[in-house]
Parts: sequence; C-alpha cells; structure tokens
Amino acid sequence: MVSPEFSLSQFSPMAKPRNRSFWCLSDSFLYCGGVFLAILLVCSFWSFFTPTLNFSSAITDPSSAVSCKESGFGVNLKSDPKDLTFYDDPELSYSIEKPVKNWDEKRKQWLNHHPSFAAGASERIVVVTGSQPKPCKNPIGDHLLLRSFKNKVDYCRIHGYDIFYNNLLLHPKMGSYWAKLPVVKAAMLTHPEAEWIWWVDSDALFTDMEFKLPLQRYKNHNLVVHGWPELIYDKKSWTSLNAGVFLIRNCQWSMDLIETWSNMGPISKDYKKWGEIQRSTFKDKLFPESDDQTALIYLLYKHKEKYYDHIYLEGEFYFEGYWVEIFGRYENTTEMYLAIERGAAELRRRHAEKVSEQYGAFREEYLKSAGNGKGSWRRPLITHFTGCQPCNGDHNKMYDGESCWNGMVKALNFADNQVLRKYGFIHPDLLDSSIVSEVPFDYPADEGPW
Ligand SMILES: *[C@@H]1O[C@H](CO)[C@@H](O)[C@H](O)[C@H]1NC(C)=O
Ligand SMILES: [Mn+2]
Repeated sequence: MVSPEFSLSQFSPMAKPRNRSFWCLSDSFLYCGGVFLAILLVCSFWSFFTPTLNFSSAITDPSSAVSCKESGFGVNLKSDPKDLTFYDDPELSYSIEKPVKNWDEKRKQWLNHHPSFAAGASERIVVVTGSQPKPCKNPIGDHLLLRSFKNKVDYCRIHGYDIFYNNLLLHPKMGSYWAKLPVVKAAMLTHPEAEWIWWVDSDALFTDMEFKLPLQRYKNHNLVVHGWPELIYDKKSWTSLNAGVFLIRNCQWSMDLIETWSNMGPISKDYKKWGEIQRSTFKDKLFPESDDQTALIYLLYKHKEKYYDHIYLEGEFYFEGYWVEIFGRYENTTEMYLAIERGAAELRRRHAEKVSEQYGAFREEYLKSAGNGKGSWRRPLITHFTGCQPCNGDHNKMYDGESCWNGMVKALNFADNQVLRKYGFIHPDLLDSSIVSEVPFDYPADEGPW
C-alpha cells in the first residue's frame, strides 16, 4: 500500500495571523512557576554549598516544601499524597473508546496535590513515539528504528524532556497511522505534569539537536502541526499538513479532538464512509481508506470556525520537513556551521552536554541570514522520511530504496555529530556510521577567557 504520509508538496512556508485566544491550563502556573524557579535556584545553590541543610524547614508555605534531597531535577518523585484524584476514579478509562470529561479540572487538581510538578508545568513536554509490535520485515529496519529512537532520546536528554516509546497497539483496530491516537490519549492521562505531548513518528528524525520549540508562539493554541492554510482551503490537498509530528496540549480540548478525530478511523462504524468523504473532498488522496492526516485536514476544512483558531499551522521552520528536499543539503549546512564556528570561539568552546541549550542560543546570532525551511542552510529541526517505511521496507515506488536508507543514515549521522562532539568525537563521513575521529581542541588561548 502506498504510504499515507507520502507527501509531494511542501510549499512555501507561510505564517497565518492569529488573534483569538483559547486557554486550557497553561498560564495558571506561570506565577507559581516563577516562584518555584526562584525556590529551585536557591535550592540547588544551597545544596551545592551546604549539603546538610534541611531546606524544607526553611520554607514557611507547606505547599512549596521541596526537599532538595528527595527531588530529581527539582521535582519530588517520591510524594503521592493520599488525596483522591482522577486516578482513583474507577470510571476513568484510558481507552480510546471512552471519552474523558472535565480533564482540565482533574489535571489541575492533581497538580495542586503535587506542587513540585505544578512549578514549570506549562513548559513541560513528553515526547511520544513508537513502532510496531513485531520485528521489522526490512533486514535493516530494526537497526534504523533503534537509531531513530536513540536520536529522539538524545534530543530529549539535551532539552530535559521525558520520552515514551510505545510498541503495542493499544486498540486492536487502531493500527498503522491510527495507532498514535490511543497512545497520545493514554500519555495525556499518564502525564498530568506535562502541558504538552509531542508525537514524533519513528520515520521522523531530529536534525537540529539544539533547536527548542518556540512555545511562546503556541500559547493560545492547543495543537501544532506543520501545514499551510492555502493548501487546505484553496488547493484542498491531503498533504496540506503533516500529521506525523504534532504537539498537542494536555487539556480537555485535545481530549475532545482526539475523540472526534479517532471516530473517523477504524473504530467508527462509518469508517468506510469517512474514506469516501475524504477522497471526494481531497481529490489528490491516493488510497480509499480513511487516514488520520486527511481526517484532521477534513476537520479544519469543514469546521473552520471550530478548529482553525486552536490549531497552529507552523510553516515558518521545518517543524517536520520532507526528506527529499532536505537530505542533499546536510553537507552544505555542515560547511556553513563550521564556517561560523571558525569565526566564533564561544561556539567552539568545549562544554558539558547539560548546558547545550546555551550554545544553541549563542548560535542564533549567526543564523540570521540562514533562512528557514525550503532552500535554507539552517539545520532542519526534523527531517521526515515519509514514504520510506524503514521498518517494513515497502518504500513508495517513486523513491529507490537506496536513497531512502542512505538518506536516513546521513540524517542520523548529521544529528549524531551534533551530539557526539560533546563526547569528543565526530563522524567525518555522513555515510559511514562506523568511523569516528576525535574532535580537535581548537579554542585558541588568545580568544579564551584566560
Ligand atoms: C551553501 O548553500 C548556500 C545557498 O543556500 C550558498 O550560499 C553557500 O555558498 C553554500 N555553502 C557552501 C560551503 O557550499
Ligand atoms: Mn512518518
């Protein structure tokens, strides 16, 4: 079968103006987050110098009593008070077939009982990804999936995000491209501490390990996808957005969306009818079955007044990018970044991996002329190997297999180089994964702070 993610057109990036606002939970924690950040800064500062201090006794407000010793990254991993929460409700179900109601209140209540998590909740992201339950048919498929998962783990470690890998069908009927919806819903319930769930397909690879999502830009929206309004409303194309990578806010609006969205899938008695409706609305759709991507486009197209203001169609950078227009540029981008570094000692300076984001921020200064998206020499945040099907190997016939597999290897090594250099090594050849060389120390003494 032709991949439903197969995408020919990734047209000119264009941002849409936005004005209306919709809130779930996010900002109620901002103030609290600020206070907590201050406490945590003090906390880590003090624990460094006076490791024996019992910090909780120094705080008068009991709700903010955080013990440095009991916390991991400032959150208390040991405390789960006896107060009842939604988890104690026998009626609550994780199943895609049972809607969740009043989720905003339930989540808020849980956070009230877990103040160390409430702090910073608005910026917290859990990345969710996965693959099929069985071994891959493609002989190199499992190796590619392993490296693809390592790529995501690397990105998450650098940015302090949690990650969940699913390799089961949580609903037997929700297979292939529909499988993510039950997982995303379950992850929302499992991670009330996270404001966002970031679904990333297994064939999508992070290729800018420093880039951080501009969450501020999405503060009035609940779903972020790579897409273009004119392709939805004028061209009526089933590739007007890509559903292989999306950021979804952990709130009731999203619960409702997932319910409506999955009811166009195989769990619906009208599954067949939805396929026909999709094909008659979006004429370039290649296959008869209803798919998740066209279903989402359909909601935006048919119920614009209901959805458009809440869904951010990110077109300003490669929120995910079509690999065919990207993979020939990795060498050029590498050269351009090296040229920048030759003139900027602060970027070449060796540093701990934990502070990588600071170097990403330094680098922004030099990337102003790089452009964004198609034709840009900026590293693309995500390169998406749509149509390559790395696991089963049934790549779309319009690509030859070699370009798919070589493209993935290049992308993986391109990304790995950004990580590996912090460990002192680098792949000199993007197509040769097994060879590494040591990164020379070239931070000139006369440019250094000493
Ligand atoms: C990389 O490509 C850009 C055009 O996008 C070009 O201006 C630049 O000279 C190229 N750099 C190298 C090192 O090839
Ligand atoms: Mn995909």
